[in-house]
Amino acid sequence: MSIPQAVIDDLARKGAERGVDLRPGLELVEDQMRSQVASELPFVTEASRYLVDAGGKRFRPMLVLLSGMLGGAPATDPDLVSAGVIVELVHLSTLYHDDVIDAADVRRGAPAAHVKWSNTVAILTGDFLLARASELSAALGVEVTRIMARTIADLCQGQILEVQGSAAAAEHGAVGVTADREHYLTVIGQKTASLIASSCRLGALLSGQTPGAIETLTDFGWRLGMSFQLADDLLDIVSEEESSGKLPGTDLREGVRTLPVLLALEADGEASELAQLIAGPDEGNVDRALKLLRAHPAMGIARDSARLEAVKAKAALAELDPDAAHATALDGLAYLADYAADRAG
Ligand code: GRG
Repeated sequence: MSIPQAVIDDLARKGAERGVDLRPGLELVEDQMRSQVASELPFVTEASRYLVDAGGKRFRPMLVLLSGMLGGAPATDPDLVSAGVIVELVHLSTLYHDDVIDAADVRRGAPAAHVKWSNTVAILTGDFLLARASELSAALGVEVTRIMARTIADLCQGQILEVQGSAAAAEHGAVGVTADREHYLTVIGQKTASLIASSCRLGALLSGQTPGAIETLTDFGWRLGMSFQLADDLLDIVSEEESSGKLPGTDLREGVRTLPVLLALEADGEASELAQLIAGPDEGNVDRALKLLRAHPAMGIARDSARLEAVKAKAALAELDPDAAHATALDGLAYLADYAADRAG
């Protein structure tokens, strides 16, 4: 994946120029993730390492390390590394589950775990990773465990609320709710921004920053997470499978209305061709709906929303006052905010 690697390289270069390097910490996160998911059962190890080995940007561990470096800790600080492993394992666990929920066949350019094995294996592997993350949290103390427990609850609630707002709510036996912009923002806050905010919070907490700085970095992470998911929802419309490693149109197939769709329907009305197409999404309808959406002005407005959240994230950083030795970490966080809104993978 060229763009994610470019992000790491650019950060590393900028850091190295100013005497701070993220890479040694990220390498430790990689090593410890693999050792943490080892099991006495070889098949459990294999299924758990499947997504670890498939790549991914390691965006959340980067945020833990950078937030911690802002407090003066080295990227290799054992507690920061451990927190980086925790947030990435929880993230991976949601991906195992999410691909079952969305019936998404491809992840990180490879068959999703439920396709390679089965729903049962994918769900239990996700649970196993969650258990490993919980054990690591326990070693870091009650506050870290509490933060992660609340974050996992948010992830589940966001996902359930998404189902409740989807066209498939009744099939799930779920009470339906109106899928409007307010609903959408609540969903993406819970299912994505919560974990990204907690990544920053853990970094701030574990590097001994002031209560004010901990809140500021959490706020930064929340805004960044909103931007990140807004961009992810645009990617589900514009991306090609080869570059994103995922099949576009998953949200449409699941009857989930993301911001570009909500905006396009507000503009065109419920009697529009787009509304008809997404009402009964067979493959032909999804292709046509994607084509209509790609050319729709709603895409630009949704992109602006992603950029606005990134701007708000960076504005939060202005409240922090690191000494010169740690200014690079601040640059890194600002860089990731800019990256999130316009990312291509
Ligand atoms: C707690 C196990 C568990 C489940 C909770 C399934 C679920 C309920 C929540 C899913 C939340 C979810 C998948 C949100 C989308 C988050 C997102 C933007 C994923 C893509 O992240 P990237 O781009 O992926 O960082 P890589 O592959 O780079 O790691």
